[in-house]
Amino acid sequence: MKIFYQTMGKMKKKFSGFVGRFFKKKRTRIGIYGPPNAGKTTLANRIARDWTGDAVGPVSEIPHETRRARKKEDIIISGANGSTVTMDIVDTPGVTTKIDYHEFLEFGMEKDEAIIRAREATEGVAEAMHWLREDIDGVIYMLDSTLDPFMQVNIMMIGIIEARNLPVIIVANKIDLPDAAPGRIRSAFPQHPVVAISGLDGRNVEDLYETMLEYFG
Ligand SMILES: Nc1nc2c(ncn2[C@@H]2O[C@H](COP(=O)(O)OP(=O)(O)OP(=O)(O)O)[C@@H](O)[C@H]2O)c(=O)[nH]1
Ligand SMILES: [Mg+2]
Repeated sequence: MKIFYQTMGKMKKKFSGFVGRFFKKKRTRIGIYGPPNAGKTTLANRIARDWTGDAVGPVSEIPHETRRARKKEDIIISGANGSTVTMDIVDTPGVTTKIDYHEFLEFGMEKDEAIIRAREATEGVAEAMHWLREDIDGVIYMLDSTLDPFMQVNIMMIGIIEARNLPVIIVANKIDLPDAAPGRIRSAFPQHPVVAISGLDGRNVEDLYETMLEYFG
């Protein structure tokens, strides 16, 4: 009986290898989510530059810089032990519960331009939520570690991601800043892996790549 199972096991392995050659494995689509200004585009650009040589999109200190989801396809990340994973990275617009054009006036924007930006940002949030429902296989949830992680939007988003059973890595970003407190993020979300990085100076991103291989591979 044991021999029968061993033989079956071997046959199954051979068969899946054979089938695998005909049906290429679907790429893993990873969405970078989080509130505005957390550093999502900065990280997406770094991942794309580190593994493909080009960037994804513009970065700015004004919130809601990214207002359409942007995708970079076929990024192959490889780890220290030689394992690799092929993924599409989707940089999404920052998700907030409230978008008010007055916020942009403080950055010296004209009223007309601010109203357009607020409208585009609202549409961008709807689009990001649509992608999360339909087309995302794993999430990097980005937080600015100088800010309070218990914002309502974070609790809501993590809840949605958990309800969808998606693997999630929480990134505590901006650890180059003196006020950074990644420990606060670790205690806020003890059920998920948290990696503390600086997307700006690249500190600890190698750790993030290893964690991505582990959770998204
Ligand atoms: N100090 C520091 N600043 C960072 C870091 N990552 C991003 N920033 C800055 O934070 C600001 C926002 O960065 P973005 O990458 O545009 O943030 P985002 O999450 O894509 O923002 P939206 O597209 O508006 O949602 C910019 O001024 C970045 O230079 C970091 O690790 N450290
Ligand atoms: Mg952005």
